[in-house]
Amino acid sequence: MPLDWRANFRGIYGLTAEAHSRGRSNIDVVRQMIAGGIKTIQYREKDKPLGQQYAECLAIRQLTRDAGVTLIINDYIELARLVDADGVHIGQDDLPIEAVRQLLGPGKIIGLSTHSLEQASDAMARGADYIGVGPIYATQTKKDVCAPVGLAYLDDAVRHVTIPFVAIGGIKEHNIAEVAGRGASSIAMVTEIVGADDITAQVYRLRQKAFPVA
Ligand code: TZP
Ligand code: MG
Repeated sequence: MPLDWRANFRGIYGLTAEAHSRGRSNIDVVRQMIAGGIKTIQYREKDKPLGQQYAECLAIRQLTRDAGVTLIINDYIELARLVDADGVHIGQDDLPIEAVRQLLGPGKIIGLSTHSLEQASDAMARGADYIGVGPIYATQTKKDVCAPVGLAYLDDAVRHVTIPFVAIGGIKEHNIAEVAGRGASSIAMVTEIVGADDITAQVYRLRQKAFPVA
């Protein structure tokens, strides 16, 4: 069955970050995220040799494909191509979307981090498949992160963004209901998931808090 990435996108969006995973490997973390019900995972590793990232991504591609989970690679387009990931996630200072599309070929997902409605409009006009909206709250997880855009940009995004978007940055168990309540249907978290005692149980709890089933 072809991957319905838009359906997968709704819910919790997981990201890897081995530095915050308390000794667990990215592969183990991904396995536990999937067991908890995460349907979209971004492989994000800033400081690891690329060869090591490649080996990890091959294993993670197998796990995600078997589970029907969308796999997005942060930054490294060549890595995404090599492991046949479903797409890439890039930032404002990376190659333009049109160039990334050319490198990736058709049918792949391109996500772009945005921090204002102006950037969101530009991303939509240039053909991004989804955007990241954030950081919603203060976060220590990302280096060189801009100041929190707060809930104001999230409210703007809910009203004006016509492609899927994911809220990110400083989202925790205690504020996730607020983010979901303001209309974010996809919510990304790093440390609140990868740093949990029991990742699978944590994902399950976060899903219930954000998107309780009636
Ligand atoms: N992009 C914007 S904020 C962020 C990224 C990757 C880090 C979010 O990490 P956390 O631990 O969920 O605040
Ligand atoms: Mg980047």
